[in-house]
Amino acid sequence: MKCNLEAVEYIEKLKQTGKLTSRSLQKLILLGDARVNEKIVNAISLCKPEKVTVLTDSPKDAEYIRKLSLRNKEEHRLAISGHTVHFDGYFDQARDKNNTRYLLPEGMKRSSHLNATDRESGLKEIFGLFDGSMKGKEMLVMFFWLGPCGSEFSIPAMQITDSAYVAHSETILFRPGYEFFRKTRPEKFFFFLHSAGKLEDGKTAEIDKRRIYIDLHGDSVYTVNNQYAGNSVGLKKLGFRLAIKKAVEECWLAEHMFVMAVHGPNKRKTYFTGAFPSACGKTSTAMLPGQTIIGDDIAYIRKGKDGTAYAVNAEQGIFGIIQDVNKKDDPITHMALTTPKELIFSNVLVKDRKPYWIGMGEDIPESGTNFIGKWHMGMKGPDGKPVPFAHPNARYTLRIRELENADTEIENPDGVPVKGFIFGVRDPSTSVPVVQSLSWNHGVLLASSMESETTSATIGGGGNIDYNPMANLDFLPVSVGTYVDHYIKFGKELKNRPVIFSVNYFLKENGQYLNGMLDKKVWLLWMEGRVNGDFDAIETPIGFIPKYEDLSVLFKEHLGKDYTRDDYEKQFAIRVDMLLQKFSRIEKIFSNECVCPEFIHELVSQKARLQEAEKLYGTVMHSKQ
Ligand code: SPV
Ligand code: MN
Repeated sequence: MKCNLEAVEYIEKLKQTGKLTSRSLQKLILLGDARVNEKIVNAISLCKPEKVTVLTDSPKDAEYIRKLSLRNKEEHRLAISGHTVHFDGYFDQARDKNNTRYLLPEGMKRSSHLNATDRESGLKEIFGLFDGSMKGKEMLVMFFWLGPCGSEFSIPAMQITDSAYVAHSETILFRPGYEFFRKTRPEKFFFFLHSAGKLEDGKTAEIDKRRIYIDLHGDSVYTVNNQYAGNSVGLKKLGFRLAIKKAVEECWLAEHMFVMAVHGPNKRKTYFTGAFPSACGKTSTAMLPGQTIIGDDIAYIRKGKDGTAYAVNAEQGIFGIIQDVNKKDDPITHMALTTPKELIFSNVLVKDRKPYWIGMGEDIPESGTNFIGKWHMGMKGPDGKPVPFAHPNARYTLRIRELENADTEIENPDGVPVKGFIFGVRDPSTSVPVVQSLSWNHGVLLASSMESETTSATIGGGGNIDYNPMANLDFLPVSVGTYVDHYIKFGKELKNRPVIFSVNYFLKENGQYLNGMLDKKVWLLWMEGRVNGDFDAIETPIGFIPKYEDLSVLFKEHLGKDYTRDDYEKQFAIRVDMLLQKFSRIEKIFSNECVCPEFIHELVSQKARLQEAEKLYGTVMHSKQ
């Protein structure tokens, strides 16, 4: 930490800029952190804002941000109290994978999946884009904490942005950190600098100059010319990448996972974490009726003193996909979206101050306002494509503690003990709805072999089957091989390893889904029973699958459904030929990676078991066999 004397010198420099009110200066004097002040001085000289406002954790400052979002017209009020709507630009509706790059020092090895650029020239380029980017605008300086306050899991973070919407989203999504900075002057913290860039009608004008650069070396992220939260909200997926690097170095897990309690018989509560690629059922699983939620997107998992894995949510809110949230399929979220609370909708359709989204189960107006501006049915966008009334990646932002299904342990600084890891894919053809791995290492193999249909959560995404290990490929700052080794090592250190499951809600036959949206509740309850020793299972070459009799009872009891043997046979057939093809693809990927012998052993054994099954049963194996 730089000494207080230096902090004072920077305060003098800040005073000289004439951009800070005495209240903002006072807040920085109280912090007394030279590095914080230095970052602000540098950001001012680079971005040249009109005004700089420093925010604390106070309700008054939270109110300031809410009002500023409305005053700047970055958000608009809706009919229900506390609800607002924000629109991102037409070409700024999802994560921009192409322009999200790691800045790597010269000579550092680059993994093939890493979109990376040379650090020095990358910084030069992005600082060039930041130059004057806040002219005429207000720069907001904020402090947060990734993880529960006062927890050993947690990471302090500082955000500078010129977007009141980004600032507002972060006050909902992350725990406040000013007081923490003031009391502890943390040795290290993550730093995020964002500018929406030049605006036209409130939207980023130079979208072709959108850049999102992650400086692993400096624990910093620079993101410019964008507004969509996946690109702009530094603490979310951008900070997540920095957290993964830290986790790999310190032997804990930073995961693209929900954290939830599954409520079993006799009031038994069992904690699970679950990783799913974006828009593949992660949030809707965590929001299932009868269960309680801790987090829906980013989990930090560490070994506790008793050798058990403990998890916390890095966030305190949800930035969830709104498509298909309706009373029938997602009743808890639907209730949350239709009752008063602080809530930001993004990229939905608005008519008469009411939001509309795809799959909401209501009649949609013929016109209104959406992410193109004034919208009417049948209209085409600047790219000549029909403009949907709402974007498939339209979202909502809210605080978990305001939900009726919030778990009691959300703020527990020690985290919750995790008994199961769930890995989910959007796979129409190959994977069974639920399977338990044969061991931790086999579970790591299943998780690192995930293949899933891409979705609108990324620009240009939708419909291709992509390799996505641990649902985390987009966010990995290290090679897949390094990540797999890290998992194996983490498991070795645990005394009580979570049981690893794989799920697939999207299996199809003749183009039709084989399962209903709420069937996932049965898979979840089966996994809960399994980790607690309630159910037997059938061993297959890819792991343990449920017995028909157990599922049939669970379907009846929890969904009031008659689950037939025919349903079961179709869903739980082991597609040996498809699996063999899949593991050949996986083998190819790992032939280019440096991985530990334990993992190679799992891969070789997996293939051998499938080859054996093919000899005995042919292309498809049924449970009766
Ligand atoms: C995801 O796409 O996985 C999200 C939203 O959770 S974003 O912030 O865009 O990453
Ligand atoms: Mn996510």
